[in-house]
Amino acid sequence: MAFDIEMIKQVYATMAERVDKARELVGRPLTLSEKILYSHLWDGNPTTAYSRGKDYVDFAPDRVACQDATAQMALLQFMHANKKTVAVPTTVHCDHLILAKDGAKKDLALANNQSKEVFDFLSSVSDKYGIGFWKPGSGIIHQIVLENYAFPGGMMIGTDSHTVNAGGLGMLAIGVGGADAVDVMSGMSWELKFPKLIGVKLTGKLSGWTAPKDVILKVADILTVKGGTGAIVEYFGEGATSMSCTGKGTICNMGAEIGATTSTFGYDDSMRRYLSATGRQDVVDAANNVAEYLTADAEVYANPEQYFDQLIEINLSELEPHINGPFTPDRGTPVSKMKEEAKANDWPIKVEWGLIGSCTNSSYEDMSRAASIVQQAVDNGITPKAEFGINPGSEQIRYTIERDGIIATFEKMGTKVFTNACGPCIGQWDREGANKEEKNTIVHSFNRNFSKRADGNPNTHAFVTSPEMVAALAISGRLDFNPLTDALINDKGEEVMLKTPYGDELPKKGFDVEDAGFQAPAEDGSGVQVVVSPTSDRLQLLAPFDAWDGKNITGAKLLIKAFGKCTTDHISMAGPWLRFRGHLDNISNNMLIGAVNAFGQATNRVKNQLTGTYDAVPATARAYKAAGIPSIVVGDHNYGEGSSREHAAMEPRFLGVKAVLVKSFARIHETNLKKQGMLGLTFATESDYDKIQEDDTINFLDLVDFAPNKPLTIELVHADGSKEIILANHTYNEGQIEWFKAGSALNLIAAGKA
Ligand code: MIC
Ligand code: SF4
Repeated sequence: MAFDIEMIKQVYATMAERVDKARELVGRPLTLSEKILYSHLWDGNPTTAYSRGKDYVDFAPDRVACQDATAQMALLQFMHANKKTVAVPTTVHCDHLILAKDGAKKDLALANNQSKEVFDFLSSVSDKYGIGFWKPGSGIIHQIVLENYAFPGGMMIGTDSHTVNAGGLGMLAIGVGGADAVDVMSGMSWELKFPKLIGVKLTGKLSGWTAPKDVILKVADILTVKGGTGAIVEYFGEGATSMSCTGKGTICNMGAEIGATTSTFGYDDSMRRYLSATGRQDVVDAANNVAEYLTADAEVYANPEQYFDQLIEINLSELEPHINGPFTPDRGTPVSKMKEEAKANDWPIKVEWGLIGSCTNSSYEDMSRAASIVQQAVDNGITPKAEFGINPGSEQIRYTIERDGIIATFEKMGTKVFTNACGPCIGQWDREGANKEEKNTIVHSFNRNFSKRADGNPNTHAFVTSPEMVAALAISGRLDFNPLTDALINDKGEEVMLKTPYGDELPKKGFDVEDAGFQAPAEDGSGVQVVVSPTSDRLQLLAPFDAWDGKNITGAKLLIKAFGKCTTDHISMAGPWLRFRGHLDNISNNMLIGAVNAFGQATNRVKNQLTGTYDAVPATARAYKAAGIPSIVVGDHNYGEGSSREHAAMEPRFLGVKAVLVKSFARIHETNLKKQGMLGLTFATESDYDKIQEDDTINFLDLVDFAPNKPLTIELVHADGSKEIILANHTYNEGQIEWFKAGSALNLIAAGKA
């Protein structure tokens, strides 16, 4: 429908020449990732062989996608860029702000009412600047992008960490903060450190209960939540070509959970089938002409150890279904080990809810495979023991699965069909009784399962697994049920073994939809008025952040020393807070309220050094700000993992935090900090984290000499007057130091200096 074949043809027209040139420069066969990277260089002409993991490179992405929760801040910033229209095809998707409660019809109507102001804002900004607008209920951003916009060999960015989903169609699709998206929408280049490459060779073939989801659950278990940082994961092998395109999307999608920059697969028949089923035969025809450039050179996949920085091999024929969790997506347990593991760790065995959906697993194939399990339960008189909810990925999927009787099958089991939206995956779930904070277990097909994420209850143990396993576990009501070996008891007391799941990769009768929910922008949007009420509590126009005063930061107070896992959900919680995503002042009241304070191990309780009393983190930050005193946040490893939300960087910036000093960062968050004019620093000596004390005052000694590749010297002044000097590393290049000096990257764009 709404894709741009001319743009795609242009990309393909120059691809061969650029890739051939790059191959010569690099002097060896190229991986797929390198082909896409080198064919998207900003200046269009490969002249340097880049060093992986080291060189910053300017790229020219083909398109941008934003979702409602991050688009508000992205577009508020874009409005300051003084541009008439967006420079590359861009879409906005309304999917994060719809609460799951009573089912799609009522829930959507309520959201349209409660978030009217925000949807109207997004719709009018889209109209004004030439952005395609996908209305609430149209579906989840990444499913819609896969269905309409993704194409083999393309490069896109999106203001959501799961933008990477489009790797299922052979793209390099990368999650970024809104400020990065503003660069590209404004017609500027987009900068990324040339990634390292991890190869994953898939041998064998999926069968039985094992699904594409299990591949990424296994990879997450191997690589952990930070193992993919700074790398592109490229999948190949017979196991890759034999799986569906949406299955590939599932694998790439959850690559965000290992911190990977993105993941991708070479162009193959599964992609041809999917493109053609989604009305894009012309993309297939265009891609076929350059097919050899849309996959790695043959030598690479024949001898992968020579071309990738790291190689993993997984035999799909031996891979077991996995159940990952609780509280982190990289804690993998094969189904055969769950009985022991659950017992040993005292995880609640009873499954209360099974949820299928999220951008990761809400395709036609996912829904039909899960429904095949539900149908068996119905046919055999098995009463499901847990409650069940689904969120279809898009209106096109919902319409088609309704036509094909799949929704009716789910409903036979009392399933709640929620809106085509993120729903419980992002805490937009009005789960009855969650406020009692009882210890309980839920299973879902989502990608993230951080504490409190789905229902706000810190004692909910959320486990991630494939849609068909969610169905089986929810029907049995047990976390330790193994459908490969265990029988269920039906209403007559008989034992029933579930047969292996079955589902169509693509609908036999084709996809269908009445109203997909797309709104094209005005031809000439210059007359469109964008209204933001000054009294709104949902939206607030942005004021530029102050430029650096050119002096060393001195007398800064430690705001919080975060202990252990500190994801973007801990820094800027979602769920009920999503309503303030367009209002920086209001959303700042959630800053770091989920982070555990290393002193006292409590959340949202830090010492105000001015009064000596303990208070909430945002209130303490506001007190320092009011007194004109800078503050500093200290953190552990992989700080800021998870979401692309730049609120996690803008809130501290807004509340007067000057630097975030941690053991290591997640990629998107580190960039977000830089873009907003903050100092994102890492301990040169990791154990210096232990030197930070609760009453510390912090002085920067040589910030005036801030330069690339030169550590900064920091003085810690402890409460007893003793002093210690530590070094902080950083990854700022010249241009990024200019962002810091200007107060933010946007300040430079607005001044026409970027
Ligand atoms: C998420 O899955 O955490 C989100 C909500 O989609 C985020 C974006 C956001 O915070 O709005 C993401 O993954 O980037
Ligand atoms: Fe939405 Fe969840 Fe996907 Fe994020 S991970 S885009 S919240 S469905």
